[in-house]
Amino acid sequence: MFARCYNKISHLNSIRPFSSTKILNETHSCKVLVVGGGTGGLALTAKLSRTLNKSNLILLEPSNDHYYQPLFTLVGGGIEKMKDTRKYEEDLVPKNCTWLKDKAVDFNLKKNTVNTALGDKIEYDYLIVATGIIPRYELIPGLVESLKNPESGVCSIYSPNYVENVFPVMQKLNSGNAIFTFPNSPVKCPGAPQKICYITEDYLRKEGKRTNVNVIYNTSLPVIFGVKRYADALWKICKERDINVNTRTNLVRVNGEKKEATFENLDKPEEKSILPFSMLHVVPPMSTTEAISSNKDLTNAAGFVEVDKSTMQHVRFPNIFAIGDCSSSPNSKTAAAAAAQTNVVFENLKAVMKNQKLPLTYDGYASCPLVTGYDKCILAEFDYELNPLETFPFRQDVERTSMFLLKKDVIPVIYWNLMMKGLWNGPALFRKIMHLGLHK
Ligand code: UQ1
Repeated sequence: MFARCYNKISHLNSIRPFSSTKILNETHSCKVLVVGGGTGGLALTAKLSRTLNKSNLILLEPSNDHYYQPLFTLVGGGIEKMKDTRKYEEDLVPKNCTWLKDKAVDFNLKKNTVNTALGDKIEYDYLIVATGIIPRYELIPGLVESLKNPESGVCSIYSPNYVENVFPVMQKLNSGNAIFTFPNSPVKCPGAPQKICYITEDYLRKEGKRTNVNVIYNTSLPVIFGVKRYADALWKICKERDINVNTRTNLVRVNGEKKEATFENLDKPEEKSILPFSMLHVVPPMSTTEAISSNKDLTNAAGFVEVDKSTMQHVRFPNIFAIGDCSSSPNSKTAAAAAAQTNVVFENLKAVMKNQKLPLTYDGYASCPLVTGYDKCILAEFDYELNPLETFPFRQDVERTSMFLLKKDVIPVIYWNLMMKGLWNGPALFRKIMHLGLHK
C-alpha cells in the first residue's frame, strides 16, 4: 500500500519529477475505489473522505496536474493565463484517502477488481468510474502535425498542450476565412466550440479587422444549441454579427501547409468541400478511454459507462456508479453537471452500502456559460428535457456582463474552494432560494 513515495518539491517548478518505487504485482483492497481524479472523481472523493478512512478509500489517478478546463476558452481569448487553470493534483487529493498514482487498464466487474498500468491489482467493494472523455486529435488526418506547426493557423482550446497557441493565431489573423468546428461525436462542454468563435469575432471587431475576415462556424450538429430558448438567442447573434453557420458539416481532413480544411456533409457523405483558411479552430472528436470503451460489461454501445440516468447506478452491477463525462446519462457534459451528480452518487452509494432504497435522483441539470465576447455571456441552464432550469430571477437568454464575471471570476472560486472539497452540489439550493415566491 505504501510502496510509492511522493516527492514534494518546490511549487516553482511547473513539472515536478515524480519518484516512485514499485513493488511488482501488489494487491490493494478497499471498500470504495474511485477511478479518475478529474472534476467528478475529486469532488466525490472529497465527500467520501469524510465518511471513510484512508485504508478504505482509494483514488486511482496518474496525472501530476489538474486543469480547470472551463477557463480554457478564456485562455484561448487571451483573457486568462494558463497558470490560473492548473493546480497540482497532489494539492487537491483529499488527505484522508489513499492516492495511487497509476492508471486503470482492465476492469473485471465480476471479480470486483481493477488492474493498473504498473501491474497492481485493486480489489474493491464499490467502484466509482470517473474517467471522463478525452480529445482524439489523432482521428483527423493532418490535424496533429498542423497543431504542432505554429505557422499553420490551426489551433484548439481543448488541450493544455495546444490552448496557449490559440490567442497568437487570433492575433495574426488579418484576412481570409476563420473557421470553427464542432465534431461528429459527443464532446465535453458543447458550448465551447462556438464560444471561441464569438470571442475571435469580437477580437477582430475591437482590432478593426473584422471586415476582411469571413467567420464560419461549421458544426456536425443539426442545431446551433440543443435548448430552443438559447438557440434562438444564438442564431440572432450570428445573424447580427455576420457569422456564417453551417449545420451537419464535419471536419474530416486538415492540410496545415496548404491551409486547407476538408469537410463532409453528414447528410450526403459523398459530398466533400475543401475550404481555405487563415485560422482553423478545431474541436476534435472525443471518446472515453480505451480501458472503458473496450469493456462491454461496463459500457453501452457508444462506449459510455451504462448507468441509470436518474440514480447514476450501473444498470448491471449495483455496486458501481459513474460520475461526470464518462457516464451514459444523456446530459450535456459539463463541470456543472458533474457538480449536480456528486451528491446524487454520494447519497445513493451510501444507501447501496446499507442495502437501502436509493434516495436521490439527478434531473440532468447542466449549465453552459455561453461567452459571446470579451465582456458578455448568456448563462444557459437546463435539464434532461432541455427545459431551461435557471438559477437567477432574470432572463438568462440575454447577453450580460454580470454573467461573464460570474463565469470568469466567481465560478472558479466555487470550483477550487467548494467543489474540490466536496461542498458544491450545483446551484439547485441557490435557485430555490432565488425563486422563492416566483415561478419554478
Ligand atoms: C456550476 O456549478 C459549475 O460547476 C462548478 C460550472 O462549471 C464550471 C458552471 O459553469 C456553472 C455555471 C455552474 C452553476 C453555478 C451557478 C452559480 C449558476
